[in-house]
Amino acid sequence: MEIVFITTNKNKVKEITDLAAAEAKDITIVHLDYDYPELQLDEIESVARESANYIREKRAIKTPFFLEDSGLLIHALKGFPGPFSAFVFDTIGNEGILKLMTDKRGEERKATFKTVFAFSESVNTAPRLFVGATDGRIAEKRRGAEGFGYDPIFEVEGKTFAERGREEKNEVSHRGRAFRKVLNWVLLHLRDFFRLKIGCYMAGLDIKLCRA
Ligand code: ITT
Repeated sequence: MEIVFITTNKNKVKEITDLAAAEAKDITIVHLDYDYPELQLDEIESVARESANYIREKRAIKTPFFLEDSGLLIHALKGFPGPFSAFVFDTIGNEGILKLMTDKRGEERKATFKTVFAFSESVNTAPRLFVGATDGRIAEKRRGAEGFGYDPIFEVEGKTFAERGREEKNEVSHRGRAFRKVLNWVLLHLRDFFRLKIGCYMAGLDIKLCRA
């Protein structure tokens, strides 16, 4: 069973592909680098949902697909950068975040990393959302050489994500937790439906005719 994953971020693809290979061997992730507009909405859930709706409404992709939006929420900064994580990373980066946190100690360094997957089954149905979150803290300085983005400054149980290999990060990460929910749902609800749909699509048949 193939599922299309839309993202411009190759690191996300590697993490997702590893997870699918380890936990759901009959699911193959097909990466599509479709650059949809980065929506500036005030919740990660809304960004994921509306991005999927944008692609659905454009009818840019006719098979089932999923995408995700992720964000780092720093508690002492009232959830900043949250849905603005991509813009903040591209402008002030990890050094800028560390500067904002200079006077923060102990509990004040708490942060949560969150991923929301939006799974779009068809152009006619609303996307289904799957959320995963990991609590941690902002490290005092960048540590580690693995991963990407905010990984060197996001610490969980004494190690930053950048100090963990991909497999180790996937075990505890926001993305790993959210994607396991996607996999469970797909395996439970969609296996037969996917077979039928992909078969119809390949044969150029209407799904309704195919069901009859
Ligand atoms: P797509 O929207 O095309 O999927 P993106 O890199 O723009 O790719 P996001 O908007 O979800 O993805 O990411 C917001 C920012 O957070 C961006 O700078 C990412 O590099 C960073 N980020 C996302 N997931 C991360 C993770 O697991 N570890 C560290 N940084 C991450």
